[in-house]
Amino acid sequence: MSIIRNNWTREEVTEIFNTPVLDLIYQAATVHREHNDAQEVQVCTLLSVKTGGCPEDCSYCPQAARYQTDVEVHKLLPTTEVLQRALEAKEAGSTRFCMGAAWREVRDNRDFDRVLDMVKGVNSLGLEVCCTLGMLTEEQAQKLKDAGLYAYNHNLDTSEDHYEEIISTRTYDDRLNTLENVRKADISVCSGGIIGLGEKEEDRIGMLLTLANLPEHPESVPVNALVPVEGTPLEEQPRVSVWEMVRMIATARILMPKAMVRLSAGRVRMNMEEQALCFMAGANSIFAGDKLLTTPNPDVVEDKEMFQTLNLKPREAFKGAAAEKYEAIS
Ligand code: SAM
Ligand code: DTB
Ligand code: SF4
Repeated sequence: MSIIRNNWTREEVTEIFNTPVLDLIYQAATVHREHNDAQEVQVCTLLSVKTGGCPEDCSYCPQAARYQTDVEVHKLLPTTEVLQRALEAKEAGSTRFCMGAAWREVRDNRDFDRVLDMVKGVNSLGLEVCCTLGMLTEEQAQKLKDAGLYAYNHNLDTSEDHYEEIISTRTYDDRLNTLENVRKADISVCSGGIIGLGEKEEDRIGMLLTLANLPEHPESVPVNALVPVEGTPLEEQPRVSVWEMVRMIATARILMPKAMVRLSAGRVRMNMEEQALCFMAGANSIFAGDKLLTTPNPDVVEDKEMFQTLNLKPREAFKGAAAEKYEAIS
């Protein structure tokens, strides 16, 4: 049985990452079966509750105000609409609902109070409620926790070395600091990254090494393939191959055996066979619904068919969590 470690060396991670790919898949699949039910895949839904107009300069992101993209700016959605969408997501089989806002950081204003209400509402539907709102202070994390927030997504995106090539308006330490604040508030941590940003293999390894050597592993690690969007500085980036996704997913699975490894952005360009390789390599979650935040996602009916063909079972909500802590209010 592989043990949970937080003291990986760069050499070890490099060796795992560079294992011949079929052996790597086999090793990751083995670790996955030791720690998880490999038939189970969690279905999550994303909703952009505040879209575009973001002051940051993340060079992959269609929501940054400084890039001319087709994204329509939209102020914070009304709570009733968000709760309606959460209910629809639940009825369609999702067990986690993640609300995203194109903010640099949370501010203590009325919009934040409204997000706290949304969190309360989604939690009361019996869904794992997740938010991704940018940087957080310890106090803000605590307020989200008190409102019933289950998880917070805040990606490292790439390695520390490559970070300033991609984003100049904040630092890697800012990112790590928010993750620490989330942990202190006893909120489940969701943190991963993107491949296809023009990074080297060392950067992919470096990012996984940072995640795997956090004091506690993130409970959730999204692996995104860049969705190149016209108008962003990375619009011309070549597509990443399925083998690159598989290598990332498998290495994440071996380093962080119990984490949910989420096959996130980029699925729209993968066929079922390619996605099956990712599940084999240890991915155990997808985002369903016609959109991610602003970009397209595979058709819901096709995803249902994929679950049937691959004999996958949707994972229930709050599995592994202390159930009584997150019991639905209604
Ligand atoms: N503004 C908040 C933040 O940056 O933390 C939350 C929303 S932001 C859109 C959430 C994540 O989406 C980013 O960290 C990034 O990993 C991912 N993302 C954004 N644009 C993407 C793209 N074009 N392709 C793949 N992933 C993307
Ligand atoms: C994550 O790592 N991927 C999701 C979720 N966390 C918030 C977001 C992907 C966004 C892709 C680009 C878009 O749709 O705007
Ligand atoms: Fe803003 Fe987040 Fe997009 Fe960066 S990734 S520009 S912080 S919405």
